[in-house]
Amino acid sequence: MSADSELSNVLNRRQQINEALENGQEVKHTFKVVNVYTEFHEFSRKQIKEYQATFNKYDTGGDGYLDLTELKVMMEKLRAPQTHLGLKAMIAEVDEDHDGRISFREFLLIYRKAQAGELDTDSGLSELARRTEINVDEVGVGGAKTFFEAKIEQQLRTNKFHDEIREEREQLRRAEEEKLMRRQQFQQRAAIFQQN
Ligand SMILES: [Ca+2]
Ligand SMILES: [Ca+2]
Repeated sequence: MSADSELSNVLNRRQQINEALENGQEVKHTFKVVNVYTEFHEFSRKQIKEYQATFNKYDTGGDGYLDLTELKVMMEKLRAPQTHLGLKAMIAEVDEDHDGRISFREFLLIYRKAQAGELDTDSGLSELARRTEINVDEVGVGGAKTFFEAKIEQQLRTNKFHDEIREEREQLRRAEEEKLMRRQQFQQRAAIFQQN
């Protein structure tokens, strides 16, 4: 989605909210979803879209939230069934607005925490993240390419691989220059010698 169409989506959404409010209707606060791209900058747009697809798949009621029942079914389908208390603990760990259900933004917190190593490896959320992590086979070649490209890009930034390569090239270039200069000096001396 381009920045323009994203902006027009926001404006459309605002228009819808205004109209709904005028008609005395309840407004669902899904506009936060628009900002997840900037908030979760560690994920590529492609990744976020994949997470959104996962979220929508298990938000069977389609209200933009994963409630306890939906999470229960999700974990069963992922073959990591949780107890009632386990499910409550999972929700509590990311339920920043304390409404007892997981919004898409809170859903992304699961992957952020998983990536940052902030989840206990045997916790429900850790299971969820592991079992729904973007699967190369499912994403397909195109998706896998951008997924790996993003990973590589991340690595290049963190391990300063780029800088090392650049430094190496710079050293090679300097060595070439010195060699060239020595050859020129030699030729000049040779020329002087011939003149004499
Ligand atoms: Ca729901
Ligand atoms: Ca919540």
